[in-house]
Amino acid sequence: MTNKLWLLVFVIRAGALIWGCVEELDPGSNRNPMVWFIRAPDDGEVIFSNAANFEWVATDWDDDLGMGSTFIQLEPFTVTWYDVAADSEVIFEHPEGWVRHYGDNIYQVLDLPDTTFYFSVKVIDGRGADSTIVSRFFVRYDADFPVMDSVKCPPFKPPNPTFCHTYKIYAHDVARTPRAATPHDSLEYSYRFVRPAPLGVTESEPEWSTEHWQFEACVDGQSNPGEYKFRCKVRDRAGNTAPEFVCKFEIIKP
Ligand SMILES: [Ca+2]
Ligand SMILES: [Ca+2]
Repeated sequence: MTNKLWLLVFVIRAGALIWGCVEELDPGSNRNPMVWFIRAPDDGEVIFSNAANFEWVATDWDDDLGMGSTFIQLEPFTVTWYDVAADSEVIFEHPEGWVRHYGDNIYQVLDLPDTTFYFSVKVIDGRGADSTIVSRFFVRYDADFPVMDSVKCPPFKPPNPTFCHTYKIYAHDVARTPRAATPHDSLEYSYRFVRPAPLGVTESEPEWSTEHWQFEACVDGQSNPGEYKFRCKVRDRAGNTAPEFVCKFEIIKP
C-alpha cells in the first residue's frame, strides 16, 4: 500500500513538473493582448472641454491577463500655461512616465490646458507580451459664448414704408486662451425675420451658417404694415451660443 501511495505521489509531482515546464518553456505560442478604446477622443480630435475620459477593453486569446498588469501614460505630463482670465501662470501636472493602473479600465484627466496630448494604455499579459494603444487629441477648452458686438438694424420708424435693408451681425469669440477661441470666419449665425401676419417668418430656421452674418430683407410696408422683427444668434465651434439679439421696426398703417 505504502509503495503504491508513493508511486502515485511521484506520478502526480512529475506530471505537475512536466506541465509546469511546458507552460514555462513554450512562450512562442503566447499571443499579445488585444486592447482598444471604447471611449476616447478620436485620433487628432479637437476637444473643447478641459476633461478627457478614456475607457478600454483588453482581452487575450491565451486567457493570461489575470496575472498581467496595465500601465497608462499621459504626454506631456507637465505644461505651464498662462490663464488670461485669472491673469496668472498655471502649471498642469500628471505623474511622469508609465503609471501602473489598477481596477476598472477607465481613466479621467481633468484641468487639461490647451495643447496636444497623447494618452497611452499598455497592457502586459502574465507572460510578458504587451500591447499599447494611443489616443492623440487637441485640447481647446472653450466654455464662453461669443460676444455680439453690434447688429446693423433699420431705425425703429423707417422713413419710407417700402425699402430693402441688409442686416449685418458683427461678433467675435472669447475663450480661456486666444488659441481656443473660434476664429472670426468660423463663427456661425442663425436668424429669423418675423413679419406681420399673414406673411409670417422668413428664416434661416435654426440652420447655422457662417454666411448668415448678413441677410437682406425687402419690405413692402404699404401692403403689409405692422411690426417687423429680426432675431439673430451666433455660436462658436464649441457650440456655445450667445443670447439672442432682437431688433424691430414698425410701419404704421397708411
Ligand atoms: Ca497572451
Ligand atoms: Ca467661445
